[in-house]
Amino acid sequence: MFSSKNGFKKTFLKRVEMVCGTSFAESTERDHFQTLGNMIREYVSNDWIKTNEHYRETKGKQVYYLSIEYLLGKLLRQNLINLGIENVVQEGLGELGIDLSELEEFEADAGLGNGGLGRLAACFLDSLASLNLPGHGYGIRYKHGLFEQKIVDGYQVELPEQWLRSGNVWEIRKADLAVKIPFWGKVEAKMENGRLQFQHLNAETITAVPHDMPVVGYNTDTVNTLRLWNAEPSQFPIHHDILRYKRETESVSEFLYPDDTHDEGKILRLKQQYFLVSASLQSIIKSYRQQHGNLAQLHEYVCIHINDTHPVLAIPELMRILIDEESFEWDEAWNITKNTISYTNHTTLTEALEKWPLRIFRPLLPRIYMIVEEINERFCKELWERYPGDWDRIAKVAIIADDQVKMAHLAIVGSFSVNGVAKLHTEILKNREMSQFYQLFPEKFNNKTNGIAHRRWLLKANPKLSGLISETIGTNWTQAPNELVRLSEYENNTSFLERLAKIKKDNKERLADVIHEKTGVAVDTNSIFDVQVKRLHAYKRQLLNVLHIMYLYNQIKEDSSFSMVPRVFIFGAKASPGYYYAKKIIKLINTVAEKVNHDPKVGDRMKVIFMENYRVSLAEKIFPAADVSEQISTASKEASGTGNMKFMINGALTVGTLDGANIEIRELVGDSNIFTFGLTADEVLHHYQHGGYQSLEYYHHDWRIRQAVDQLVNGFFPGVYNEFEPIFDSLLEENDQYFVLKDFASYVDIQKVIGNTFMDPIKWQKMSLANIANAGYFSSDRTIQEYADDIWGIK
Ligand code: 26Q
Repeated sequence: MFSSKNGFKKTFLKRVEMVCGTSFAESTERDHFQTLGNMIREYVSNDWIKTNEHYRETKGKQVYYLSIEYLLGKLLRQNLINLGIENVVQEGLGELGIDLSELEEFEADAGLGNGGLGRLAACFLDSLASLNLPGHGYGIRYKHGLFEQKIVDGYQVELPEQWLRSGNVWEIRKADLAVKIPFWGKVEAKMENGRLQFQHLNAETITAVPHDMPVVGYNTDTVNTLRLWNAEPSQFPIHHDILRYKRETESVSEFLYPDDTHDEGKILRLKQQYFLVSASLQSIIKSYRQQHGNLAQLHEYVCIHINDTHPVLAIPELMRILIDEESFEWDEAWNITKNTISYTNHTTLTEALEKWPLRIFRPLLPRIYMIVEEINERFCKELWERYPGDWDRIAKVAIIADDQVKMAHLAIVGSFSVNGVAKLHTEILKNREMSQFYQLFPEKFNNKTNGIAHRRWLLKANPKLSGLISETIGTNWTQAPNELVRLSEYENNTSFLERLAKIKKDNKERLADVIHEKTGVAVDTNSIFDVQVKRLHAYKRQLLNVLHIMYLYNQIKEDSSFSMVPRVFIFGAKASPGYYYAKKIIKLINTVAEKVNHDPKVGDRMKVIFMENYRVSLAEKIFPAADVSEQISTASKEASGTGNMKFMINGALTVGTLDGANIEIRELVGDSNIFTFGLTADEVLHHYQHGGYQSLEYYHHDWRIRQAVDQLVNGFFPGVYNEFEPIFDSLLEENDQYFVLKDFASYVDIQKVIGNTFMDPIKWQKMSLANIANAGYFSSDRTIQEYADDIWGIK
């Protein structure tokens, strides 16, 4: 159906009529999208079935990646590329007068994630399939993904996202594979054949219905599965309040929880976590049993990877299955469980570590709670034997303490592997945040530096650059990303560098059009496109960027001899709906933008753009057009970052702190091809421990800081009285916990260097090339191969 253009056209025309019930002449673009999607899914289904048969027959070890988030974005073009049929389809449609890129607009972004962690899961799925590895995703089929962001009068407004409004062409509902998940009720123990048996009585059950999506590998026959669970009412003969029950049931897969470190006590979130875990384990164990029978060897054939602690209930749930349903003794069950589960940590921010109050946990999951309690007691007893009398140590690592279940502690104790996501992050875990656990289990800790699906973020997102690369070094880089280093040979080839520059310019034009269409602001593509796109968080320090912009603006206004290289500052960021401070920063960015963009004295020297509703599909237009990549988190706070890698592979130069994977970027490109500034992680952590930083001193001694900070509250922004007082207070009253003012001077200095460097286009393009050429390391193919070899043991 896709082997020739004419064959494709013929089938497509026939299908439009069959699928949509209209003649081709009367059919709409949506009909065309729907038809094409169906055709692709059908085309894939053959390999999908074969892949599953292959896994069943060879009985090799399987990995199941459990994640509460998957930020997939759109799948149409990626699937076409991976199947090697992009050209046939694009040209065939073209001859029918249909523009493929217009059809893409009819696919909604699958935005089932907040940010880095969710996008990482999506990149991993691509690499697993592309490397022919037996790895599958399990998640929740949220009816509403991450909220849609509107900016109204400079403020963020959240609307429910509706990606399923016109259905999801990629999914297949598997109603016959539905499973039931029990909540609430009580547990009774009774003796049976000399053994205590536990029964969960009066539970309210929810049905989990799988919706499978094919994960198509690049240039391979492998099609893995992403299984998303939908929550539906179980068939109850009589229920006292059927409507309430239906509503409460469906609410479990209704919304993705925003990354809300400041919002507490969500029963529904814990329900979601158990829902995902219990449904997935039932499915995993069913298919294991069909192939291998007895669960005693589970860990030899199955690895269950938990993406952060959100699915950590996999540990007690597996224990429950082994003990209650399979009659294993505790010790053997514990051995199997520990050797089956592996865990990735994505944050050291203490606010973001999950802790569940017992008053919520115990009634909702009574049997699971008993098991967690038993795990905790046995763990504490071991500690007591190893460190007699050391209460302090035990209190620090206990799984249950202060009437809370500490999910990260459970994850470390109940798994065989704990990994961080960049070198520095893993060192901080080992030597600081989790040092007590590192002393107990040094063999569990390891690093797996994050990566990105380079086929989405370069091959798909930047066709012009990809074309130049393939023309220059051939196409092997699409499957062997390290081949990109061969581009280094061209660092002194002026005509090559000029072609790079031209491509960047074209991509900037394309983005400028989008900016104009969305914001009405015309930007000059000769300016530096300086971009900060990521979730809005205090530690990511969008505020540092804004204060620098305010400083530049003040200079333009007051110093007639001031000169600067023209810049367009581009922001994209969603703030968690309950994160008051983050929303203030969004309002500040928009307020500054309003002032700067309408000031005739500024002209084209500077523009500030806030792009509404930042998401995967918008990101794909932004990265290829960036000159400067802002990675300016307070050192030690950003576990890795992955946006930094997406910019790098598209030839943007990083301005960054020595944080997360920025450090590895610097190691790869060399100090002269990156702009670093600011405190180191050691310095930051030293200040947290020993004090010694007074933000007021910086305010008093640096007039640039004083002027900009005062402008937050002195009426400089007309009509927004008191609006930015909380920001002012965070900097001065609360002593600037993220060292914004401390790093300000060195940030201003490095930005000046960036401007000067940009004035030397050949030098700039050389640096840009060094970044592209060394970005192969950050392909998630490399990351996934490391997981496969060192943690999962799969081939
Ligand atoms: C926790 C408790 C209660 C409610 C929500 C949460 C919650 C939800 C999502 C906590 C954290 C997240 C997401 C974290 C995340 O995206 N972390 C990022 O992971 C990336 C991939 O490893 C890293 O590159 C980033 O540095 C890290 O911030």
